Amino acid sequence: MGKKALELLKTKCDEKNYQRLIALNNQKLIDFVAKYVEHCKPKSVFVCTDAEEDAEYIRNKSIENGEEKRLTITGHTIHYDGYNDQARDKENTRYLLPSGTDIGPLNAVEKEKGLKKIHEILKNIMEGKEMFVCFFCLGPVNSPFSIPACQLTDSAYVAHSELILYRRGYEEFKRQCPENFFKVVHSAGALENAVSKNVDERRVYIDLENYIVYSTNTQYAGNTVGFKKLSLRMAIYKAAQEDWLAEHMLIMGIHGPGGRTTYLTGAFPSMCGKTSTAMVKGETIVGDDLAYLRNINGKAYTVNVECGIFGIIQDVNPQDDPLIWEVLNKPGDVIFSNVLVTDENIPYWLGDGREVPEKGVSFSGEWVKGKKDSKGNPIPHAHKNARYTVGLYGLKNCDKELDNPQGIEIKGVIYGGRDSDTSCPVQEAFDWDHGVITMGAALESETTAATLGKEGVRVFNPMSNIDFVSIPLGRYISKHLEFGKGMDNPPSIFSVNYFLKDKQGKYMNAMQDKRIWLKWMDLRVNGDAEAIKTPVGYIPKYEDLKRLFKEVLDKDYSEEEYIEQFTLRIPENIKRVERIIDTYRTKVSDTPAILFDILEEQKQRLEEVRKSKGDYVSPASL
Ligand code: SPV
Ligand code: MN
Repeated sequence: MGKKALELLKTKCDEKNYQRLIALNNQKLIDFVAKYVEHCKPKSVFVCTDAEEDAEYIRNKSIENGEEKRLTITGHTIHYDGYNDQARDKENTRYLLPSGTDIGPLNAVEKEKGLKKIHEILKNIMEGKEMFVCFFCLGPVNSPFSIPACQLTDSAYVAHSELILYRRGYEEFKRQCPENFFKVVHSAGALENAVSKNVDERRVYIDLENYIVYSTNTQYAGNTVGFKKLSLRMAIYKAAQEDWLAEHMLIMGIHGPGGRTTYLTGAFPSMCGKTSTAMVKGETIVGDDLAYLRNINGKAYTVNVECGIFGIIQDVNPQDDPLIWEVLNKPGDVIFSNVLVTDENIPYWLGDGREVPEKGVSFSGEWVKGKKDSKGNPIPHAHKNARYTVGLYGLKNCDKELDNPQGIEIKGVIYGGRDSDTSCPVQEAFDWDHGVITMGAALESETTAATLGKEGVRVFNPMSNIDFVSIPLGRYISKHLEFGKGMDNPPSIFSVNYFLKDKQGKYMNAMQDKRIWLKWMDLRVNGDAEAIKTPVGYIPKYEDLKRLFKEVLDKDYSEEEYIEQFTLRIPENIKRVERIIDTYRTKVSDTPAILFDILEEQKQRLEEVRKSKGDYVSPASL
C-alpha cells in the first residue's frame, strides 16, 4: 500500500475510521479514497461499515447539517433539492471518452478535457465538510450477478438514500477484496439553505473504462446516488463485454392458479407506471427499477440491483397505491423529497387525494396557495417529480426471493410506454426476436417530468434505456437478440399500454386494470390461455379477460369495452413502424439488419389486413 496514501488518510481519519479502511486490505480502494481525500480536502472522513449504528450516524448527520428534517412519523424525514435541481440533468451528464471513440450520438466529452474540468470543480470542494465512504453491493451479496461498489460523498442525504436503496457492502468488500469495483465521487458543493448553490457547475461525468462516476453541485438522487442510473450506464458497458444484460426494469412475481409464482421483468420509461405495476395488489415485488439478467444453463435469471424504491410520489393515494400509501404512513426509514410540509410536519404531494394545505415549505421554499414563479406561472405545492425513498423489506408485498444470490428465473418481459392512440392495452410478441424489435427496440413514450425539459412529447426510448445506453445502440439491440438465442425457451415478451385514450381524450382503462393484464401474462406463459393472432402479436380473448376482471377486480368487463380497447388501429400502427424504421435508418449506424426485416414484415401484415378489413379492425373479426 502506498505509504503516502496511508499517511494522508491518517491525518483525516480518526483511529477507528482508519482501521476500518485498513481492514479491507485493498490497495486499489485505499488509493482511490486517498486520492479524493487529498483532492477534495474534507475536514474529516467517516467510513461506514454494515453496522446499524453507522447507518444511524449518517441519518443523524443529515439532520444535523440540515439536508433532512424530521417529520411527525418516527423515522420519516423531508429532503429538498434546489429549485433548479429537481430531475436528472441529461445535458450535463456525459461520458468521458478518449478522442476518436465512437459510441454513436451519445452525450460525450473528450476524456482528458472532461477529467480536467471535473477535477477543477472537485478541487477542495469538501473543505469544512465530512466525507462519507460507503460500501454497497449492487445485487444480492455473495452472488455471481453482483458488483461491489464504493461511494464517496459529502452529502449525508445521498449516503442515507443509498443505505435504504442498496445492500450494504463493507463485509462483501472484505470477503471479495475486489480489484474492480464501481466508484462514485460526489459532492453537493457549496450549500445555501442546505441545497446545492452552484448548479451552473453541476456536472455528472462517467468514465466507462475505469468505472468511475463524478457528480458535482447537485443533490437530486438521480444525479447523485451513483448506483442508480449512473452505474446502470457502466453496467450496460460491462454487460455487453460479458454477455449479460443490465436493464431499466422492474421485477415482480405474479401469483397464479394452484399457488404458482411466475416472475416477469418490465421496462417502462420514467412516469409510465413502472413502480405501480411492481406494486399492484395481490402480487409481489422484487424490484421497481434496475435488473441484471443472465443466461444460466439456458434459462433467463434476474436479480434486483437494489433493495429499495426511489419512487415518484405524485398520485400515490390510498385508492390507487394502497401498499405504498401504507408504508408512507407508518413508522420506518422513509425520505420524502420535494413535497410540501406543513407546520405540523406532515407531508403533502400532488394527487394524494387530500385537500391542499394553505401553506407550508416546499421545493420552492415557503409556499402559500397562489404562489407564482418569476414568470408569473403558478408553483404547485409539491414538485411533479417529488419522490419517496423506502426499503423493500418493510413492504407487505416484498417477494421472498429478493435476496436470492442465484437470481430468479423469469418467464416474461414487459415493455410499456405512454401511448394515447396506437397499441392496445396488452399484447404478446410472436417470439423473442419479434418482441425485442417491435416492442423493446420500438418503444416510444411521451416525455415526463423525471428529466429536465419539455413534457408531453412522444420520444423514442428503446427498452426504456435510451438515456442510459452506453454502447452503440445497434450493438445494444444485437446483445438483446443474442441473449434470447442462447436459450431453448426464452421468456415471452409482452407490451402494455396503460395510457390509451378515447376520442374525447379520456383514458380507456382504470389504474387497476393493469392487474388483469399481468394475470393474463401468467396464464399465457404457463400455457393456460389461448390468444388471438393479429398482425402485431397475440391479444387476449374476451372470455378470458371477462373472467379475470370478475375474479380479480369484481368488475363486469363488457364486450364493448374490450372491442374499443383491443381494436387494431392499422394507420397508427403503420405510422409507428415507419417512424421506428426511419429512426434506425437515419440515427443509428449499426442497426442489425434483422430489425428492418421484422418491422417491414409487420408493416406488410398490417397492410394485408387493411385491404380486406379496413383501418380499424375489431378483435372479433381477427
Ligand atoms: C427514473 O427517472 O427512471 C428513475 C428515477 O427511476 S432516477 O433516479 O432519477 O433515474
Ligand atoms: Mn427509473
